[in-house]
Amino acid sequence: MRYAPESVDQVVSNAPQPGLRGDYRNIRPDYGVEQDWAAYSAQEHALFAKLCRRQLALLPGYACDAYLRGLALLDARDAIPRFDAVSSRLKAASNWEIVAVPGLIPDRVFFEHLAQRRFPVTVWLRRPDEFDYIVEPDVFHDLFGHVPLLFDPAYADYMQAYGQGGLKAARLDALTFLARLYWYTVEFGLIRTPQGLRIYGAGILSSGGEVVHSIESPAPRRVAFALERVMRTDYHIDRYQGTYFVIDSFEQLVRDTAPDFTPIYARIGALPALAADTFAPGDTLL
Ligand code: HBI
Ligand code: FE
Repeated sequence: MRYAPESVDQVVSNAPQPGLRGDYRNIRPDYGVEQDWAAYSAQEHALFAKLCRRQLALLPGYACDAYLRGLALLDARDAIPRFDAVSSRLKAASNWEIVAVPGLIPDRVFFEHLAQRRFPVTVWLRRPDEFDYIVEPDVFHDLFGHVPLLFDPAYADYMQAYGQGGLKAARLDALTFLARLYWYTVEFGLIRTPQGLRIYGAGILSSGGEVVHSIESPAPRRVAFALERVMRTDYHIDRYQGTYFVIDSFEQLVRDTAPDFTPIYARIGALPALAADTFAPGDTLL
């Protein structure tokens, strides 16, 4: 989702939450809250359904098959679903579940949830005037963008490994590198298929304009995924991406991110960051 993740910590830790929309007053130690499904208005359910309809009209031919299969299992298009109902289906498919949160939570807490196969889903929905663009992740971005792929076992394993890696990165002060990996895979990743390029990144799948742009536009670079290249590359949080990284499979993602990152952090920590919209030596352009 489009926000500066490193800003999450200082904002979330200063109560009350300047700049964050959610209600952090009743959080549990793991930042979990009740979803309070009865509190959603008919207008909110209608807005959620309208957001789903817009994306469902856009995604065929652009979203990867694993996402479309997960979306059918999520079965949430007419109203904001009850998180516990989604969790029971998710648990059966990949042993993941949802934890309701008030919005952005500190990196370490976020990683701890992922490491336990729990995906934090924001409980509030954007306003109608934010139909096309919202800064913080809301329930539509998290549920419609992120949750469907968690029904896919290979991707579900990657997300748990990412959480475990995040806890280690926090200790090694390497969160910037890991945030970039999250950004260019989980949020804005593309995947190569026999039918052509497809989308698996939640930030694209939940966006009205970036779905077609990420696949059709001649403007951005599309570069074959390379772990250190991704970890060195800055990103835009307020416009379409200048570079998309392309994997061949989720198994590749799991394999390429399996090694211990410590020596990688040491190597790239000594190198300058790469701008979001430039080529780099060794890039395989697609
Ligand atoms: N909190 N609720 C929530 N959702 C996120 O996606 C999220 C977060 N906190 C931190 C975070 N993402 C980023 O730092 C990731 O790059 C890890
Ligand atoms: Fe997100």
